[in-house]
Amino acid sequence: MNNERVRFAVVGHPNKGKSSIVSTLSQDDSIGISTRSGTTTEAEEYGVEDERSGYRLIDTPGFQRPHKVLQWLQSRATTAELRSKAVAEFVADEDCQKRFPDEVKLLKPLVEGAAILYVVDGSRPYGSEYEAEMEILRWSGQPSMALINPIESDEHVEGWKNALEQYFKLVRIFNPMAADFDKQLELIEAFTHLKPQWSEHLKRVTENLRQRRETQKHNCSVILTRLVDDLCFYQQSQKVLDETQATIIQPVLEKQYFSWMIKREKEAFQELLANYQHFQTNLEVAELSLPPDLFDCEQWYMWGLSKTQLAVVTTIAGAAAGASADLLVAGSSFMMGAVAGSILGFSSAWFGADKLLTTKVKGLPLGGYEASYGPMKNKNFPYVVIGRFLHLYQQISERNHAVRESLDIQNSELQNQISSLEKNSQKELHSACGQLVRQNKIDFDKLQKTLLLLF
Ligand SMILES: Nc1nc2c(ncn2[C@@H]2O[C@H](COP(=O)(O)OP(=O)(O)OP(=O)(O)O)[C@@H](O)[C@H]2O)c(=O)[nH]1
Ligand SMILES: [Mg+2]
Repeated sequence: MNNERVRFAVVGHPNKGKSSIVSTLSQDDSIGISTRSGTTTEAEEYGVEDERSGYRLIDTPGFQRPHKVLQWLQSRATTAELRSKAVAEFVADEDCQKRFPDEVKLLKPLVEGAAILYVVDGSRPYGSEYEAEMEILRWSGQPSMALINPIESDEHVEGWKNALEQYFKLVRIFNPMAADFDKQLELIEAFTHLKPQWSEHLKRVTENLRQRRETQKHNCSVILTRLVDDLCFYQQSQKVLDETQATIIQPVLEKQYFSWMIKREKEAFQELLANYQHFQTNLEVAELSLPPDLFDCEQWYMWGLSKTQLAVVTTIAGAAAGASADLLVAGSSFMMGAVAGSILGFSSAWFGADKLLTTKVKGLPLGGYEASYGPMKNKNFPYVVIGRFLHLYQQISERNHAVRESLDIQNSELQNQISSLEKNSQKELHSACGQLVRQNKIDFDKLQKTLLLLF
């Protein structure tokens, strides 16, 4: 490609989702979006991927007085060959800059060679009032694509298509709130048809985006492995002079222990958000309905494994590898049905106890004592940590950057996700979780690779 930069100006009526489209495609949640018409007042450029290998999107203010602007242009260009020159004159004209600031700002990138992405709302009917702005865009002479954003419904999409196809080379439907990653890539692939000299470059962009997504997934598995390892091994301890002091300090240790654990989990959530460039969400983390408190044990069966499943896992961990373990982890009926049911009794016997942690006071060789709180011994705990993280991962990795509402938390799917793993991976996961609660060192890389299968 020559040195020409690959740039697209996102233009249209006010309040039709221009900034939302820029936000989602550039994965930038700092871009101002609101129900108020006229939110964007300046043309701002955002990069998708880096400067050299990516492309640029320019968010612009909406058309305010397209009829007047068209009249001005028509007074300058009486024949077609003069039209793009008239648009350039309009942008450069000081009087126009004062009278039509929004149109000047939105047309300037086109004069500078940006391709056009014209955004309309497919839930509102088409009307001739849009024709002046489409005509102006056509006069710029730049390659153009129309994007129908079905803001509230797709009721008027067909009508829009009929009208837009007369003005634009390409017409696509694109919903910046709902378009998943593949839809976003499809759109960039459609951009390749706009300007032949950009097409190779844009193909590389989609390849890079795909690769980045894989890297992000891998990062998540590392963040989670570190988290589950840290939380399962953590212990709060302090030297004390005698057993009385140890008893007094116990509640303090307990409090410190819980607050460290909760802070550590939150840290991992923040890493997850940053990994997907959700920085605004990150800042407002306290206001989001994140998964309920890590130590809300009532929720544990929801986040981790159910009682029945735990019983089966314990049996698997205890059993020598063989037919009975294979039977228990087999297929989608994983941990369900008669086999699991029959051993439920013994499961509640060991799990029923409310005691989650070990509290110890031990004598030290050089005199004095050490009081400690933790580590967590509960067999469900590693699964709870994994379940909560995976749940948030699903929400965040699918969250478009134009979406600004709180996260919607549903039930964890951990149990089904685990059952969809291959038998051996299931076993590896259960064995690693067993090691963690027994405070045995785990093979970090092996667990990370197994966890990656759950993302
Ligand atoms: N439900 C839904 N709402 C959308 C969609 N696209 C945009 N919106 C909402 O429509 C409103 C306007 O979106 P913006 O992206 O700010 O629109 P804009 O064209 O940049 O607006 P101006 O900057 O004012 O010209 C916001 O409240 C968005 O949340 C969509 O696909 N679905
Ligand atoms: Mg805007």
